[in-house]
Amino acid sequence: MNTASLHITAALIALTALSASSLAIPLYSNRSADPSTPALATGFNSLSGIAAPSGKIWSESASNNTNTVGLGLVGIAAHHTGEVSGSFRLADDFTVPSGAGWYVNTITVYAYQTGYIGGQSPFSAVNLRIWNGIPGQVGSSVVFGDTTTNRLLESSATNILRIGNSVVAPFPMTPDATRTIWASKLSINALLPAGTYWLDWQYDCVDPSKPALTPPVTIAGSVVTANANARQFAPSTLVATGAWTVISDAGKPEASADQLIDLPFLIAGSNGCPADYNADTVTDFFDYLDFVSAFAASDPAADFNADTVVDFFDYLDFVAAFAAGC
Ligand SMILES: [Ca+2]
Ligand SMILES: [Ca+2]
Ligand SMILES: [Ca+2]
Ligand SMILES: [Ca+2]
Repeated sequence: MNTASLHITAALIALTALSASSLAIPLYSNRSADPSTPALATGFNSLSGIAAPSGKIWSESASNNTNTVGLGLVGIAAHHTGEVSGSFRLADDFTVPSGAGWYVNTITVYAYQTGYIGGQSPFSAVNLRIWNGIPGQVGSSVVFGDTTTNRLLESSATNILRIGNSVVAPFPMTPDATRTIWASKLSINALLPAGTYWLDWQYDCVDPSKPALTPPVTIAGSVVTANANARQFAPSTLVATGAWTVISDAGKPEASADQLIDLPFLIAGSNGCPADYNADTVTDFFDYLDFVSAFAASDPAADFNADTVVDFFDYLDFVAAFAAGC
């Protein structure tokens, strides 16, 4: 091999390292302790004692422990309406912790369409933006995405059925299986440095005359979600200004306190610094030791270039990333 081809080989390895990404792992689930599970499911039995169909679990609008106060919102409009006055969008916030940031591979959002029973998703597209502040406010700007690109990778039925609160007056809702919640996974592939962000998103429905309705974050036994702040953009035919407003649940009974809500979403990706193999925010020799020991054990976690095979290319890519630092 002559000097020129050696240089080319080195350049190819460097290019491979640049495109390498660690396996996407669950990074965050809004208001859920488990980053791979949305804050939606409440139990196999409704508060009124009705069992969910086999293999399903309810997501029931919560009430307090004595079932004297409940939440009233079942779902919030999140769809493109085709109206010239605007369309619905939803927004909520999340924080990337200090360190190398997150390389976000996917974000998963949730919605149902009442009465829909098909095997294919009722949703055909989802667009999404990420902001560095509250959407639409002075000083906030979009750091990723737009309102037109369809980022939908897959939309699949969960085993979660949305229902209204089944016990609190007025009008407790009889549980039924008409609101299958669909998980829609969106392609992002962007590096987000540490900081607080807002995402806002919108569905297109296969049947454009039907809605996409997103259930709020639901925590059994609690009508209060601390510091909740989710927002909705509504067409100007529905709100005076056609603008973003904080979403508020009027509560049941309506005389009970109004409650702000959050919205369920998942973020998956990797630590923003792939060479920080043990994800402790410092890139040092312990990362090298940890990678080498995983590599020696053919641990799937050593599949550094995420091609499902642990081989010498993973070693080369890791060493190159480690040498490049962050
Ligand atoms: Ca929030
Ligand atoms: Ca109220
Ligand atoms: Ca480290
Ligand atoms: Ca590999």
